Amino acid sequence: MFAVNLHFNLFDFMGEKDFEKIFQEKIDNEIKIEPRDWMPEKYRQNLIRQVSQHAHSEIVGMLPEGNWITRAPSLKRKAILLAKVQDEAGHGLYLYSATETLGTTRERTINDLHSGKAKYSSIFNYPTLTWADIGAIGWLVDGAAILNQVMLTRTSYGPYARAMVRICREESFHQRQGFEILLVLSKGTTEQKEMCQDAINRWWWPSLMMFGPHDSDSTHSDQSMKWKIKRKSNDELRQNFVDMIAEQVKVLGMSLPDPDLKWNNKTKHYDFGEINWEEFWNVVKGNGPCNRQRLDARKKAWEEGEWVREAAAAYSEKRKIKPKTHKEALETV
Ligand code: BYC
Repeated sequence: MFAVNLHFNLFDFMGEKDFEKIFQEKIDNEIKIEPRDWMPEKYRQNLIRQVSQHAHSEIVGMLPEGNWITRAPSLKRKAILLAKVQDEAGHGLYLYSATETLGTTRERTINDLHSGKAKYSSIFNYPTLTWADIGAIGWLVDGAAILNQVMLTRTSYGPYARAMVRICREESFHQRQGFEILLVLSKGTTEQKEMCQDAINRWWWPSLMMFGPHDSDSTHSDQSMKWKIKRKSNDELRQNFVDMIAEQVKVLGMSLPDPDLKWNNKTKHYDFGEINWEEFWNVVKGNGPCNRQRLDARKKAWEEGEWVREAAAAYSEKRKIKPKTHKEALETV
């Protein structure tokens, strides 16, 4: 009698198309894709692009606000700003870790930032000229980021979605602290009121640009929506943002610098003016007011942090070598 080995792996009989079908079914059924799951190479690459650029934005985003830590108007304001900037560092780290689960390395993603290959949010290429800018960043920039990131808590890739849940909790505190800075200024002296309005005027249009190009010019949206990486389009989120801020600005007694901003009773949304897309693409391509300064600061920080990375790697190696005897253990201390 022959013993027939009937053990075989079902996966041996499956082709790319079958894997793709299972993958899309998971997405359609709201099952998260996890790092060890099969995924199309384009899904992986698209996520590496978006999540690493998101991480870079958090880290570069520390610079304009960090600029005001030593000049915050009181100890309380300084402590709050310090905590916020540290939160942004934490967000960057969760997101770099999420990127690494997709099979790339921290060094590669950071190299892409330093070489100019990878983008980061256009908004961080504008200068913070007065204390009111810190309020405007919290209110408008974090406000725009939250709308986008609340959507991303439901993104299809598990590690990215989970990082977003924690980030969103912290961002809502950031937005409130920004609004409160402006609220205090809006009730202050004539000069303070002017400073508040000036910051709103300068940050309004760049905040609208954060959502990316019009849907008709967005290269990744269609595919990202099919894969549920994105669940709302750039224009949809931008409209949500305008509707929210157009109401909140009334509480401040300030105005938004857009003569075309008007409630539309038919659409039940605010109409607003056209964004200067030439300015947007110019900033994205590296020619904004602070692009050079931001990248130089990041490269300098990377070079100066080399000894920290070396020490951490040496410590990690040392922990791998387990001492055999009590005497050896004492010697390694
Ligand atoms: N700036 O096909 P599209 C924060 C690029 S930080 C620069 O629509 P997609 C905070 C886009 O990358 C939070 N580039 O792209 C931190 C693409 O070029 P590539 C930052 C932009 O990906 C500190 C091309 O234009 N949030 O909260 O479908 C202090 C075509 O665009 C921008 C995130 O990063 C831009 N604004 O949609 C305070 C959210 N817009 O990559 C606060 C995560 C577009 O082909 N990212 N481009 O070379 C996203 O949700 C999406 O990537 C975007 C763009 C909505 C931004």
